[in-house]
Formats: sequence, C-alpha cells, structure tokens
Amino acid sequence: FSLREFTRQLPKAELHLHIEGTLEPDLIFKLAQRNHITLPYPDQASLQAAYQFTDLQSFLDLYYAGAGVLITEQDFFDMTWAYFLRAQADGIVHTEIMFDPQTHTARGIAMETVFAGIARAARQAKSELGISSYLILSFLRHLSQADAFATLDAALPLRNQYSDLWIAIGLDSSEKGNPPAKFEKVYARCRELGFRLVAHAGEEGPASYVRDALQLLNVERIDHGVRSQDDPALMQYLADHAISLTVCPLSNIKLKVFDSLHQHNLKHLLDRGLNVCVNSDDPAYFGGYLLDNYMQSAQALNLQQADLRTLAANSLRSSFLPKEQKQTWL
Ligand code: ES4
Ligand code: ZN
Repeated sequence: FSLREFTRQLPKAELHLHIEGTLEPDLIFKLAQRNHITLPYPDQASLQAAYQFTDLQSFLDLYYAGAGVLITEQDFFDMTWAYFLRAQADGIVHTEIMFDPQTHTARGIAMETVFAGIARAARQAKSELGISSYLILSFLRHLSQADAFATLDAALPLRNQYSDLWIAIGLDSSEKGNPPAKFEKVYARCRELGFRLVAHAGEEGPASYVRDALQLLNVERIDHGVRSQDDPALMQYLADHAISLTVCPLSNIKLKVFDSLHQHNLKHLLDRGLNVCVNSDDPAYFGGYLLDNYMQSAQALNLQQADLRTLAANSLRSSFLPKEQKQTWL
C-alpha cells in the first residue's frame, strides 16, 4: 500500500482548475484538424517544447493560443470529459471548475456554446462517474471592468438553465498591475446576485492583493495566496478566519513563483494552521494532475499521511458543497 495509493483513495476536491488548462497537446492537434485550424507548430512535440515558461505572462500567451482550437459545443465537451476521466483516476469526488468565457466570446464563440459543452460533461460526470461539480465563471483581469460587466450580462440569461452548476465567480489572468480594486463594482454586483466569490491573488502579485481581494471584493476563497507569507498580520487573519488558499505547487514551480518544490511554502502554511489545499491549476501545461501535485509535494516537503489527510479534508471543507454533502466525505 504505497503513499500514492493512500492519497489516491482519500476523498478529494479540486477547487482550482482552469478547464482551458486541461487541453492536452494531442487534443489541441485533434481539434485543430477537426476545425481546419493551422497551428503555428508542426507537431505535438514542438508545441510541448514551447512549454518552458519564465513567468505567468509567458504561460498565458500559450494558454490563450491553445484555447483557440475550441470552436464547437463538442470541443468544449471533449476537453471537459477528458479532465473528468483524469479526475476519476486521481480519486477526485468533487470539482469546482473555472472557465474563461472572454477567451472564447472575443473569438466569436457564443456564450451558450461554452456553457453547453462544459455543462454536458459535468452532468455526465455526475451520473456516470459519481463526480459532482460546480462552475466558476472567471473574469480576465487584464481586460476592463466594463468587459467583465458585459460578460456577466451575456451569461446571466443562461443562469437558470445551468443553476445546478454555475454558482460562483472568479478572477484570473495577469495579476501584476491588475489589482482587485479594478473589479470592485462588478464583484459587488455578483454578490448581490447571490454568487459565491473567489479570486486569484498573491500568486505573482503582493500580499496586499490578498487583503484587497478579501476586503474590497469580499471573496470567500483565495486562489494561490502563497505571497501572504510576506505579511504576518495577514497570515494571522487567514488563520483566524480559516480562509481557504487553493495552492497549486507544480504551477508555482513552472511559473517560477518558487525556484523548486523544496522551497515551496505549502508545508509552512499548513504548519501555521492555514486552511490550504492542493490543486493542479493548468495540468496540461504544468506537468501533472491533482495526484501528481500531492505526491511531488509530499516527496519534496516530506509530507506525512497526516498532512495529506489534512490537505484532502481541507479541499472538501473549503468547497461550496452544502454542509450535508461535505459531511458524507469527511
Ligand atoms: C492561470 Cl496559473 C494562472 N494564474 C492566473 N490566471 C490563470 N489563468 C489560467 N491559469
Ligand atoms: Zn489559476
């Protein structure tokens, strides 16, 4: 009974996952062919060879380019279903999936196409694999707040049709220079509408962005948040209020937030009593799905079974599932 098998069988939620970041090179090529799109790479190997990132932006450039092969409802389904099969293999029981509609609507893809493909896969995952999910519509922070409002307005007519899934709002893309304050009004509106709120903060940006996401945007959960360590008072606040940080170890290494997994502060945050969990972020680009993130972190940081149990339990505790459903897993 290996540590990997121990971790695989722990009930786990994945709370920080960009569905466009699960698009594997082979599926990118398959969809490009199906949609008669010519890629600027001759083959999968040369595309994959370009996955050498220096920072967040160098990754985002490729990630948005890769998403350009998604045209039809079936494309969004195929991408999402492939993720659910990986999720099942890793012992994930619940997932809260982020998607970036602006990446697609800006290319002329209808909002309905994006929702329909992802939702069909999520509903099939519930019935065929027993994996529950929610969807987090995420605004791109390098675009304007007006663009975020327009995106919200384009999605709201679909809310009833997807009310079983779409319950939350997120904020991602280029962090530096795009602080939480830029989206204060649209987050206030989303809150009035009854959405659960999360935001990326403290990945490349400073600890003050984590504070601002909590105070100005009223988010319940912080995506990444690892830079909180630079602010002792914030650390105390996060511990006292059990604010969830959805940490993504392999992502942080690939995007050079930390020099190596040995230097990652996951174990430090855990030992300080913070509510951290492990997630895969953009697994097709960062070299590992959820269980790989757990196992490589365990190896590098000498995590024991008790730590792994805590991380898995934190993921379910921090999910947006109703209390009764959480308790069936905890
Ligand atoms: C992202 Cl790693 C990361 N950070 C910010 N925005 C993102 N979108 C997709 N992956
Ligand atoms: Zn992310």
